[in-house]
Amino acid sequence: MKVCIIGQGYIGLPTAVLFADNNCEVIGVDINPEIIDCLNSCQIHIEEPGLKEKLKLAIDNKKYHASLEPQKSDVFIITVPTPNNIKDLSCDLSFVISACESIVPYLEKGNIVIVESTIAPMSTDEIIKPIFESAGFEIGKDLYLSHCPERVLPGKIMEELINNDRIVGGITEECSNKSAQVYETFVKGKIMKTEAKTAEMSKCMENTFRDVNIALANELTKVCSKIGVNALDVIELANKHPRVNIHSPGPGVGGHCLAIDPYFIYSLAPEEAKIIKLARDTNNSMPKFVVDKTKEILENINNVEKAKIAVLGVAYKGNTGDTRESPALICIDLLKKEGFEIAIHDPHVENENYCSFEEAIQNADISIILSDHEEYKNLDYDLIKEKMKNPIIFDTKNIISNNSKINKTNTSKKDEIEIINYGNLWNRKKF
Ligand code: SAJ
Repeated sequence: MKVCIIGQGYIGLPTAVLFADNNCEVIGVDINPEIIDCLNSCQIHIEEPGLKEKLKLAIDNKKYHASLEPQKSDVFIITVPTPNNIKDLSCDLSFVISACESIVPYLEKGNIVIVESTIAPMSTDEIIKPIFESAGFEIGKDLYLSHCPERVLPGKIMEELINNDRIVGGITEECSNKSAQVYETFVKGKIMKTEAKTAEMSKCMENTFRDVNIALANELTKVCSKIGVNALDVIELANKHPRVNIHSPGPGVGGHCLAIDPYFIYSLAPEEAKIIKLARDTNNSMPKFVVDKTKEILENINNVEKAKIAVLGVAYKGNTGDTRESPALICIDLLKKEGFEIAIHDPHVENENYCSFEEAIQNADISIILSDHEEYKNLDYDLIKEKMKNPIIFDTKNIISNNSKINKTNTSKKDEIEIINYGNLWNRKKF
């Protein structure tokens, strides 16, 4: 089977190398010439465990080639981004539309076309199908079109692409059957067949479910910090109930999925999708909450307006270099607008303006943890006490656990470090 995958990003590239690993001939297409050069020389432009090794294998075995142009193939898979339209936050299909148009000259009767990009419900029926129909193809008879959303978690993509259950939503039953056969090449999870619009809505709702639940946890944090209750203890205790799963509060919700997809539903039915919109607003309000609380914490220090703040972590997800829609970026902007001096550290993100951990905390009045990177779980507390002007850590991700709060062997200096999280914002105490 020859597979042409349009878009060599977080989903397209791992999917391409997995097809190649399972004996398919794969063409990885991207509009960015730098990405094409990078991939053909066995380098990867995204951080994902296990990906580079598989790419090298695919290239060595002559099963993978990256190209600016599509080629005639049996299967075409579209994995390009779908951002929000600026005006109404609906689903911007422009990349998907141009990707579909780009494959039309290469299509032949009997080909299978699969759109994996997350798209608003009804997009396949109302917008994508007509592109191929107007090129003369009858869908379900001489071209098989489906929407098959991916559902993998960055950092675990290689493993989850294989093992997760997969939704396959065809325009016709035959379209679903054909697409299911394609994924059977490497998917070990269940392949569930349905209609395209049901697949589209399921994918959007999966991320909306998570966004709404995180908003509830964030709202709980705000309520608790106002009335004086430990939100983190509440979550731990409530979650002992067999049917309760309160999510984790944080500095907001980032990534290319949870912060984007709920608007695809909302913009289709704003009058009805009230909870979905409120959840988005609540999660979007968290960077300001973090900044407001930081200002309160700093209230007692001298020269507060000249305070130096060390920002620890910019990535939206721990242990990755992915900063898409990261709430940390908004926190940084808001802190800068307040006039604070900001020093930023993120061991996973390359940016010439970021500094080393030691430089970031040097003379800082507070360090704010905004990403749950492994590096921040057990910090060098001696160094913190030596370098920071005020050894205060505001842990918005609650990753410094109670037990590791102060690792005794690491605390020879007598000054104390104050650790503030969403459990003690209202009642700060020294540890
Ligand atoms: N977050 C919280 N509290 C939580 C969980 C997450 O504040 O309890 C925040 C994270 O810090 C992050 C954001 O939410 O900023 C999103 O992170 P995530 O790890 O939950 O999800 P994504 O965006 O990396 O991946 C999601 C996943 N969807 C679901 O879990 C329903 C993934 O399976 C999807 O494939 C992906 O979206 C996608 O591509 O749609």
